[in-house]
Amino acid sequence: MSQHFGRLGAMANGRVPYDAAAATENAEVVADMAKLPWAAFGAGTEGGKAGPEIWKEDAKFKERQQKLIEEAGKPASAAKAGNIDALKAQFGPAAASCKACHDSFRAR
Ligand code: ASC
Repeated sequence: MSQHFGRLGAMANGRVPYDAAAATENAEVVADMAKLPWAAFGAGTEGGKAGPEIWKEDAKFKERQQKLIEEAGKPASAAKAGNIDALKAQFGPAAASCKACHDSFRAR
C-alpha cells in the first residue's frame, strides 16, 4: 500500500511528472487496498505491528477504517476523471487518514 501511495504522492506533490495512467493505476490499488486489511484484525489476531488498542477501542478503530476507505477512494475517482487539481487536493487528507490510524493503533 505504501509503495502505491508513495508513487501517487510523488506525482501529487510534483516530485515526478504527472502520468495519468500511472496515477489511475496506483490510486485504484490504494482505493482497493484500503478496504482489505480489516479482516486481519479479528479476535485472536493480536500482536505484530498492530497496537493492542485495536482490540480495546473498537469504535475508534472502525471509525478510522471508514475514514481511510472514504479518503483513500477519492484520488482514484479524481485520477480516472483526469482531475489533477482534485487529486492534489485529496492526497493530503488521504495521507492524514493513514497517519491518524498509525498514530493511534500501530505498535511503537
Ligand atoms: C505514506 C505511507 C504512510 C502514509 C503516512 C502519511 O506514503 O507509507 O503510512 O503516507 O506517512 O502521513
